Amino acid sequence: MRLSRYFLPVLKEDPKEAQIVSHRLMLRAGMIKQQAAGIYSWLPLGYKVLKRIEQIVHEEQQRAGHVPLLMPTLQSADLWRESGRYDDYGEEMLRIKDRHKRDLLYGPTNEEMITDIFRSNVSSYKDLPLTLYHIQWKFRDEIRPRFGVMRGREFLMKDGYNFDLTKEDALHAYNRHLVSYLRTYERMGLQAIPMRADGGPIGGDYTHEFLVLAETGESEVFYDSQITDLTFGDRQINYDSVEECQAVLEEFTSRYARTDETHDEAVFAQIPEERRRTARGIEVGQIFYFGTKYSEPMGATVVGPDGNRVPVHMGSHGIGVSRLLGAIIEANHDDKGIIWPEGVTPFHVGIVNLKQGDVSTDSACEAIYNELRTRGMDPLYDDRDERAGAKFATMDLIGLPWRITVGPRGLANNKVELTDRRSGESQELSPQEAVERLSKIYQPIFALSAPTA
Ligand code: 5CA
Repeated sequence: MRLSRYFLPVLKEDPKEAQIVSHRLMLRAGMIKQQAAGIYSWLPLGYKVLKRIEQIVHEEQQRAGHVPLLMPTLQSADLWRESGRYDDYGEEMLRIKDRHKRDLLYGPTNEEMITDIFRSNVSSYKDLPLTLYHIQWKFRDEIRPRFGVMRGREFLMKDGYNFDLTKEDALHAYNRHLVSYLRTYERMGLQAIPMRADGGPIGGDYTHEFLVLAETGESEVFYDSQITDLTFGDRQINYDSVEECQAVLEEFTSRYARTDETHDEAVFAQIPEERRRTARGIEVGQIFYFGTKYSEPMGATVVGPDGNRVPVHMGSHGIGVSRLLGAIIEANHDDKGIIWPEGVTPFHVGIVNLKQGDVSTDSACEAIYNELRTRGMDPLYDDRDERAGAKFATMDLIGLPWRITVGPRGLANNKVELTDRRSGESQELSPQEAVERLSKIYQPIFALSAPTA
């Protein structure tokens, strides 16, 4: 993309309404625009990151064997009357009447609808196990929408639902989700720690929240510091293997890590004092096993091996896709702006032309731009007629992990500058070497992508 043709409305001043750094930087970098409390337009740069995050979520869901579909945002109230949640959900649910005075609602989650799809189409245990998921907008009329996309009213969520014959099978689905979530967040450059949590309005006895540690997080968390040493890395997991998934769950949940809802001071006190941590965290996902809570009242049953009909065991599993942008920025920024992890960056590298209009500088930039694209990279070329300082400030603000600076003085010696946004370190390289270097950095990241449906 050429910046002269892009739409990047960056702000020079700090917006007054933003209380936390991610909200401030998203507004300043021209990523979002508020349209009403907790409701945002996604401007091109924000939209691009949102799509990158969605893509990683899709790839990791499908790697784990989960099947994508798409359900609508509006739902019939009648479905929610069947589960009893129409009355239970309270004021967070946005209730709507259509022209025929029928009750609709803007979905805050989809347990009822997916159960309805299941009961209409599946009747034998032979079709199990099954996990369906979608990435769709949700609406929750939060009392205090705040911190930008972090606590929105309209927000994008990946929600997945497993259907299994037995509790054991459903617990394997639970473990499988935990494993795939660890891999998903790591690909985004995040450490998200699974912590014992509370079921809330979704219900269920088994539930873990995934938390990214950050001072601005809304949840209070308590953990054994040893848990932060764990990384998922590039292990190859067979998602069908009960033992392998169980082993990962045990590894990542055996140390104390709980949100304030389930915190137990007596158990916490048994951890050696130097390892006890109290901190704040951003909840970027939650997994639940709730058995037959929805399948029983809604009649989602299958004929089992013995010929009898039994309600299926279910769980649901959510990732806060739009919230993740805020969480990633909270964990990756400095006083100049955002620092995107390479896995989610909107553009892989920025090209800064120091002398726009100079024939040899322009053509060197064009050649680098084209070569990067040929190698599968997505560069942002700042081809505007602006001062170098302004171009650098924009690149630093929007946080591309790499920058190639091209000017006549360097080109006289066949050199450009390759700068690492995180460390600030620069190297003089030939244009060809700079492209090679970037190619080496991004190839392993591209290799993590799996084919998706
Ligand atoms: N049905 C289940 C799982 S599919 C569910 O709704 N779970 S949830 O309530 O925990 O939401 C899943 C994730 O959505 C949360 O972990 C959080 O990351 C995100 N989320 C929830 N509320 C908001 C909100 N108001 N703004 C942005 N993200 C949110």
